[in-house]
Amino acid sequence: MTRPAVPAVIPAPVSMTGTGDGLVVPASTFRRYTAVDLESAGPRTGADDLGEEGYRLRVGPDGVDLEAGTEAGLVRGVQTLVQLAEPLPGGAYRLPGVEIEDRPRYPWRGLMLDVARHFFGVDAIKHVIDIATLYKLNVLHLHLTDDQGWRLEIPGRPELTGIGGSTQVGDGPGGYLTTADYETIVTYARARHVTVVPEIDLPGHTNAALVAYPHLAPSGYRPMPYRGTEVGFSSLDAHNAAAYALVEDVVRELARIQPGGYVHIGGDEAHSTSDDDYRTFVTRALAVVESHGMRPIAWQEAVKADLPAGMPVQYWDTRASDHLATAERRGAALVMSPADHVYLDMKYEAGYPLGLDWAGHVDVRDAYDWDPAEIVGARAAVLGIEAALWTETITTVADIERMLLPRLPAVAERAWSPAESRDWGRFRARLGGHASLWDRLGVAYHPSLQVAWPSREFAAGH
Ligand code: NGO
Repeated sequence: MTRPAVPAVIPAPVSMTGTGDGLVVPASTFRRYTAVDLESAGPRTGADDLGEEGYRLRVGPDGVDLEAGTEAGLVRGVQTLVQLAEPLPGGAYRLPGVEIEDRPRYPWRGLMLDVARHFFGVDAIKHVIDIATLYKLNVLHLHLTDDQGWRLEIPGRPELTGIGGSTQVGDGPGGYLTTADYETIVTYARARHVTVVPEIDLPGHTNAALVAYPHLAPSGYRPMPYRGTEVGFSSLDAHNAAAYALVEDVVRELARIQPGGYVHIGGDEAHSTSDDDYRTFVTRALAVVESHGMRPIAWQEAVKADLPAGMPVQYWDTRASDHLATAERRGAALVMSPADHVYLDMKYEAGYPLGLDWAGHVDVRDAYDWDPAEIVGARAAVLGIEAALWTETITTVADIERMLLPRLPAVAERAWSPAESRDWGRFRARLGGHASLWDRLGVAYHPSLQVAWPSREFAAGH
């Protein structure tokens, strides 16, 4: 007897067995299934062993059985079903017979999108959430402010968006999310059990805010609208009470929209802030975040300040290993974004038309074939993994798609699947199997030569 084939589910489930016969469902049933109102369905009791996001799925000739202890678990299981469904001519879908038991390795499986360098609005962000959801990510980190633009409306601060939102890299008009837009995104994400983590980058990367409020700049620095890509020149004045009043207004609004949520205070590359001023600023900004009942997170540089015990720190700059050592020594919870593996704004290869290369080239294998345990000490507290898409060179939704696919599924597998299941040879074949899904969804991707695509003609333009 031949063993039934195991389908190409990404991220690889903890356990999956092919059981032979599956079933064929009409398209209408399948749509009802995947769009089922999970809230009213309610989690099945007796599945407490599956944890926060785990699920159990059985598909056989008699039907589909999906169990979870939480609604989030059901949402993750439905994504597996979506990936299992193979379209048949005439509109029906075939589901293979399988038994799956699954749960994530890490609680933080993120994607950061930079909407500051080039502005992307509600529809583009929802589309990115859809792609992230398909691969069971649960955090969307929005980089909302930078030297080139301020992208979130803050009540009582019309200059931030009116002036600070009017630029971006290059000659484009910029743009910003209204409060209502932002709430729409948070609600859309929440329905998919994705948490939005807003980032307000402080005290550097603040030129756009300083153009709106020049009096918040240190003396001698005259902020001018900036459309370039060099960074590290801007800073809020750590000794000006009005700078903290700005932070206060922003955090108050974020707390109103997502009570108890995360606020990412940036903290990266504050090259024009002295170490003393940096410590002063970050310490006060953290106090503002906590005073509103919000949970702070920051880039790795923030370890130069005193951080609350257990605060998550995001590791990105592999050139600065001292930050990592300090974070580990202090027992910080690490969100792993090593640029040479998960910065999806890096070029795939030399000559690739999009992206940067300061951290080298990141092809699919670089995104897949690594592990947090190979970077941090055995006792470090790894909270999870987050891919990052900075947008200095990214101007369209198709650009975003080509940078995310096929690398994001690789990062997602690192974040969800057990470390022992890592197997590049098998992954590159499973990943190739997803091209037909992307084609059906009308999503562009880069046909990296590292992936084992099923034999097919590459349509020009992919
Ligand atoms: C760095 C920098 C960003 C750039 C990005 C480009 C961090 C945390 N700060 O990452 O401003 O956009 O590299 O790859």
